[in-house]
Amino acid sequence: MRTEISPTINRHDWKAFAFHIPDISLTLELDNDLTTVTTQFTATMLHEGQHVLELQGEELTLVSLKVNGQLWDASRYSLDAQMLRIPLETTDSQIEIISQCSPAQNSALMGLYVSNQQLFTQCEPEGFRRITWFADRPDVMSRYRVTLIGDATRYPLMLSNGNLIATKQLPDGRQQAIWEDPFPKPSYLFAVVAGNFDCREKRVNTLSGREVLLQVYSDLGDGDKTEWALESLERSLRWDEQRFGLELDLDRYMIVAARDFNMGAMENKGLNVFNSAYVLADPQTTTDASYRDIEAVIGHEYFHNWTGNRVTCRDWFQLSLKEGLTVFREQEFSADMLADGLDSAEAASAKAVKRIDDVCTLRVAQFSEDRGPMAHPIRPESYEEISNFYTATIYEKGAEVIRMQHTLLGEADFQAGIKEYFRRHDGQAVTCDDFIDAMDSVYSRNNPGKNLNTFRRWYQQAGTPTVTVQEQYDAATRQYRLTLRQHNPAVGIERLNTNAAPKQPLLIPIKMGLLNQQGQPLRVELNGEHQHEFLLELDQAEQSWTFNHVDSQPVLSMLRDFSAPVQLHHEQSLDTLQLLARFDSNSFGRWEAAQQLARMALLALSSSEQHSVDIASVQAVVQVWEELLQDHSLSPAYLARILSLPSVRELQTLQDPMRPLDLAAARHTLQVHLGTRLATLWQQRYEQHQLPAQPYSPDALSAGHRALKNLALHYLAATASYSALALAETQYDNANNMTDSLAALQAIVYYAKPAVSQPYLDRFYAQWQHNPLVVDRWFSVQACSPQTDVAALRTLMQHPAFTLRNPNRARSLIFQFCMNNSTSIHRPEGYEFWAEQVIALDALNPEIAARLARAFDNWAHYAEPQRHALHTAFLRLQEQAQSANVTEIIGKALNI
Ligand code: B3K
Ligand code: ZN
Repeated sequence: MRTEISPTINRHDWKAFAFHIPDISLTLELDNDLTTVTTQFTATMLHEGQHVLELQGEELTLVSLKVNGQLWDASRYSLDAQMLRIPLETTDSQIEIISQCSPAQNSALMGLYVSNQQLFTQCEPEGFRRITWFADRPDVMSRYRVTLIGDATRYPLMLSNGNLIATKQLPDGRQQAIWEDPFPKPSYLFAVVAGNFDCREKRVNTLSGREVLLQVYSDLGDGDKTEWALESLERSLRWDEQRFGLELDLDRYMIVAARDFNMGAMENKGLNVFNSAYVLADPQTTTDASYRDIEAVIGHEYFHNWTGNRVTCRDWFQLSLKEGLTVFREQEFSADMLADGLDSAEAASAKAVKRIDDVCTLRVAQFSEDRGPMAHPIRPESYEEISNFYTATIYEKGAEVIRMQHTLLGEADFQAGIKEYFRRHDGQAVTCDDFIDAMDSVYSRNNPGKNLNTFRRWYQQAGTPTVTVQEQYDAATRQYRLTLRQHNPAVGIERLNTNAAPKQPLLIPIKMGLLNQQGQPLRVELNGEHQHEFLLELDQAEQSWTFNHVDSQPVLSMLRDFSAPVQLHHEQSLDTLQLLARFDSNSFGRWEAAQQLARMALLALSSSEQHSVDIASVQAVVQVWEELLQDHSLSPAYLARILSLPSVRELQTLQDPMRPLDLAAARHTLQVHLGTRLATLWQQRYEQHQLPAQPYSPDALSAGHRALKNLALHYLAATASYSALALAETQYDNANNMTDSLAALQAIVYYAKPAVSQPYLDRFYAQWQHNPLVVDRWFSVQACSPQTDVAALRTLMQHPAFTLRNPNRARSLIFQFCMNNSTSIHRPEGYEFWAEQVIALDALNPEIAARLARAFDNWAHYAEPQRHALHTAFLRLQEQAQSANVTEIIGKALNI
């Protein structure tokens, strides 16, 4: 058990730093085993007097400290494991610190570390303090001058933020490179990379005609896999110019791929470090989904250059200021890229596909977070370890909160609000309030009598609101009355604060429309406006709207485009849902209706003893699926979404108590039933969506064909019929791309007998063993297979290619098994295995360990016997956890 208690940091305790540090000079004598860092800066007091300069540092050795040129001995300052305190009396004090760190020993991958013999840094949120003592907080912004010195053969390339000022060979065989970043920045955006890399580059002109150099660096030998990344970077640059009017402010923009990386990527100013999984792509080894993900992550980091770097966060409670906004920008970028070149109807469908994918992510990751002990507002009130707060709430719900502002303001006013935000705050470290103030200034100016005051509560209240829908139609008056009630119960740690004021209603934008019983859109009147679609602003606990000129009992199409991150309580008959699934003109709404039918069928199936498919909701699903399969007006990508069954993880969020094994069994039953009953249609789709022999292209249309074809394959294979498995085997043998190979391999591994699947797994491994990202896939397919139990997983961990030290590898096997193998993990031995892996990872990489610990943090929602078994596993974890990261998760999980 960890005995050291981590203090809770509270949002209201923030105080401005007592010093200004306008410039910092760093000299790093690079060496994988022992790097020496000389840090020099002038600390200027903001207020005259005596002040203690507090500098954070972790796992560093102090070689010397000089103040105003004088060497200070240990009696003049204080030093503990976290902080160097230097009492100062002069207004300006020159500080020089010489320190040492050990990159090769750094398995946490925060600070300066070694990956594949090369040096990388990760400083956000608090990694800079593992490189040198410094005011490691985002509101201290300085201009950096960085001198890198290192062995010329070991580190032929030495990169840092900004511009390369000079290089020179030193007499001792080392070389030196000096970098200067003209923009003041917080320490979390500092970066260094050193080693030997391939580079792909391109010079492009920005909107105003400035030439800039774009570069993508990768491990030697991977240079042929960076074309898509460089193209994606250029597309990001263009999109930010066109949609947001934001131009690249640097002469040089570098991306470097690292094999070992805790997250997806990092937006360090001018020198992004990326997980190689989000850089490297080629047709043989990269799936369609990965091509899209690479484009999205490159966009995300690029967009941070304005929303994050030019305007940054005052403190880490404001994390969603940059992350929510940047995820929103990334989502819009991806949607615009999918819709590029399409006519307006096709573009709307393409964008709906993106919205559906984003909403699925939100529901699985964020709605479940809201149910658990880590539930927090997008601007949290407190934390113990900030690394634990890079959550679905900060990112995905944060993006939803920005999206709602976009919906309320409209594109033009939203862009005007963004412009105002930069006008006010460029170059500053600010708060979420500053952002919404800028938005509100435009909103209240253009909507007299209105403001965003109620809307701001989204920043302070945690939880997924529920909205209950009540409908009333009066044929005599031709009036339709819609009543909505919102409910915002206390969640997570809010429940522990018994003095807290009751939560207040939020402003919830609700996009809706009405259909007649034939499924046609109805044009009706509300407050003098005659329209097919309305945006209702629900800002009271209960509110009603009366629509006029409604000729017959209408069908409500609610929450179109998922206009707010809420849970709807709406009793709808199977007939109504079927009608919406057939006719809703809103593509998102149509998908939602079909999914709702599937959810109802799956929940019903999971609670019936015999899993009998002889129930009305299952019949409704079969009917709708049958019609959709014959509808050739819908895009293949959209069909692939609407015909997929909701995941067990999504279904769990709708159950209390949660019965994942029953849900997994129900899902399998329905999959097999649909596969069998509609076998001919699946078979036809499988054939219709084969692409003619041509080189692979990741474009959205081709990817849509592959997605639908592979969904058909999956439904057929689930029946485990000889002919379906033969189809998968033939597909595997003939595939010319990773999407098709993996889909076939997955079908074989999930549904064929091991004697059949093992040779395929062996072939796959033999072919791709030298490509780490593909080996990750090989582990993942097996980790998620219903045929892989804990014993089989332990055997896989013995494979020579497995290591816990590489986050991608740990995620591909351990995380996939714990989070996505519902049939095998929810057993006592599954939970024991999970706890064991959390402990093993905790000793190496606390940030990753804490993420794994969160896999079951909502243990109390499980039915027995899972609940008890998980509780036991948590108690064991509590005994053994070492890091502040894991300790916070366990503490919160047990304190419910
Ligand atoms: N800003 C980084 C987060 C890195 C945090 C690592 N502990 C990634 C991103 O959101 O772009
Ligand atoms: Zn981000």
